[in-house]
Amino acid sequence: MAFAKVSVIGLGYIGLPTAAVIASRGVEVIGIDVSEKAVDTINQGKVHIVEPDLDMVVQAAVTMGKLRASLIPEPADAFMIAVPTPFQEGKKPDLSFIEKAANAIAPVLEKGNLIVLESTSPVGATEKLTAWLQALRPDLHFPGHSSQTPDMYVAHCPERVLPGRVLEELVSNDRIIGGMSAECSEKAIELYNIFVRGNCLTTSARTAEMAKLTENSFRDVNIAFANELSIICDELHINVWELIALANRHPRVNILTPGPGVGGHCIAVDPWFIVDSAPESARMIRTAREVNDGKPGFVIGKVQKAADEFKRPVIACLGLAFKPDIDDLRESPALDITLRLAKMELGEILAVEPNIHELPDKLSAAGIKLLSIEAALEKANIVVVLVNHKQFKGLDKSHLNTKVLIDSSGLIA
Ligand code: SAJ
Repeated sequence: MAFAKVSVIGLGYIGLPTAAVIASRGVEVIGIDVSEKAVDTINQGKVHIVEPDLDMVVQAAVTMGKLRASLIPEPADAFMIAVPTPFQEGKKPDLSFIEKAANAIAPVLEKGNLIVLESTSPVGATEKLTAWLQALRPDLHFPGHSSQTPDMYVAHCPERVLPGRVLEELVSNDRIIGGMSAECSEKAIELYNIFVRGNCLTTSARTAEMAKLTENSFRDVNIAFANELSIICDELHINVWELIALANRHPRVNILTPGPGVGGHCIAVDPWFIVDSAPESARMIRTAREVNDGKPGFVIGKVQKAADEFKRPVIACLGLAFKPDIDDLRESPALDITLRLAKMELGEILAVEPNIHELPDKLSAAGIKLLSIEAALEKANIVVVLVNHKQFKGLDKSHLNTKVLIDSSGLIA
């Protein structure tokens, strides 16, 4: 087998499922992470992140002896880098985790190795990674960075999986593979053929980088359109949910769903990488980000106005997760709104989140209480729907007749 041993650098939401799926195909996989806790957890066959069925796949791979985790890189045939690429101040991409990964693997690289960057990256990042590796290992010849015939392979293959459906989409989604040369793309296809059933489409590294950013920006712009419509409809006293349902009956119209804002670690971040690369030209992409980032403030304004009508209202916030039917609270507009409402001291804040058992410390420290939907509705004067969890859908609407309802997600509409 061309890839008898694969190393995955970064065992988070993308790296760990990828490592486990490759291991489940019988390939020896070593996962590298800087967190001792993550490494220990995985080596016990357990997981430190929540994703349906991931625990089973990891446990099986570890038990079979095909997957193990370590803090220290070791030689392998292929290295897949799946580390975070957040933005730093000024919404500029922060490539420091990629640079650290390059520093970590450089000493163990060998002639003929393939290095794939999976992290969502600004255009030019794969070239930078290659340059860093070349500088660290002048004895090896990297494509585009050595005067000699390359003996190393580098490609970008952006991850595209939807949190909550990672294991299914890892295998079934098409992949875009942008090699530093045609040979690099071919080599990377061999690696992805181990576990991908979708098509592997090849292009340049720069186009692959831009493709990933484009996908998430496309979604962000379309959500911004829905969010802007919801604000306009509020002004014009029109039910935006009815409006969208009607407009979507046109064969070429497909408006997305307004919400309390855009959360998660991807869609609210990636468009800024395009804005940073082309600040003068990326006007619509920047505006979409601003519209979506402004939506929590709009919802808070509505609650504040409603609260003014009471002395000290009880406000029930339904949902804390960043989208329906998951327990992931990171970068969640619903959580942000709930916390900001508590800090405004408008009244008593109750949170309902059926997917968690305990509130994060910062919420309890702000005096917020976690209640069941029934208990919260019983007490509340104002009900703010933030996330359309399935548990809320069967809600007996007669409970709401006596409440002020602020429905940011169209649960009741
Ligand atoms: N949202 C709305 N209205 C909608 C759809 C979504 O307000 O109509 C909100 C959600 O509530 C959430 C946010 O947008 O707060 C993002 O959710 P999402 O389900 O659209 O996407 P993510 O962030 O979970 O995953 C995205 C995916 N990208 C696309 O669908 C183009 C996924 O395929 C990527 O792999 C992932 O980003 C990533 O890692 O980049």
